[in-house]
Amino acid sequence: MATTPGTLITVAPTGAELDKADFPQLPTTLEELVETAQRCEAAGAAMIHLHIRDGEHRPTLDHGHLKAAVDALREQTSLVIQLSTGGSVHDPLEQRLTVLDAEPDSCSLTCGTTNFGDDVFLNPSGFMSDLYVQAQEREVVPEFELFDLGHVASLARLIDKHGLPFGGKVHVDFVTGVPGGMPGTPAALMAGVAMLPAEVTSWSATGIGRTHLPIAAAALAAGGHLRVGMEDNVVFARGIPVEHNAQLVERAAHLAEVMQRPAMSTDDARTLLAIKP
Ligand code: KMH
Ligand code: ZN
Repeated sequence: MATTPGTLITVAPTGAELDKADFPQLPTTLEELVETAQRCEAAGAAMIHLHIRDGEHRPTLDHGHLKAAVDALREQTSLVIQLSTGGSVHDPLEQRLTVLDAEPDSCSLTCGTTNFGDDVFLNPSGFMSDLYVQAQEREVVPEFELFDLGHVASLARLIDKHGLPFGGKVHVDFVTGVPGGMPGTPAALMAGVAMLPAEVTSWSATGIGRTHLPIAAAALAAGGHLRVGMEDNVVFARGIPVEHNAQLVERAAHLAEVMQRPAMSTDDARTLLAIKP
């Protein structure tokens, strides 16, 4: 895997799990998303991982909502726009495939089914293959989400079966610390990194909840990139809630700077990921 001096910081500002009533600071409206994206870009983020909410702040995969968000962010930021195809655990598989109709730069592609707290996050092989091939055809760059070590092996099978993704780069993100997936420990992360297939060109990591900081530090130390945001963590420090996603991006950018791998620009991120111009 080629080494890269800079750090790709992805912000995942909203997710599908948190309730706006419990977290009024969660960006759920289009206006809030644009403001969040702009502040996070200024703080050092180069990519945004997006889940969209409807008028009642509930997760939605409605095409109109998704397209409006992609268009607004494309117009008002230069962030790489990644739409979640994971949606919420309640979204049907067929509808999750339609996310690509909104023409994002990138899409998430989770490499296997996983327990997700008390729920099950379904990603059967046929769904993964359909999404992989449709992303290739539509020239959308997937980010492979790895919640468990078995997902690393599934990624290798997908590449063997379908060839390289659009653009020829393979970027993965370890999502650690989900109850039901791999733990958010440096040891588990390093085990995953050691298993990565040779085709992988870059990797990032995130830790859910209190695993956020140790995973960020371990990823930076091992040459990985970072994902931060309220989708993954709403506690900035003991007893201090996250008030804005930009706080998490600022801290990630500071850590990256200290590690001599400063936050990369959106242009460099596009090159790293081979996003369609
Ligand atoms: N909301 C989770 C069930 C993704 O965005 O692709 C799935 C998730 C992964 O967040
Ligand atoms: Zn997500």
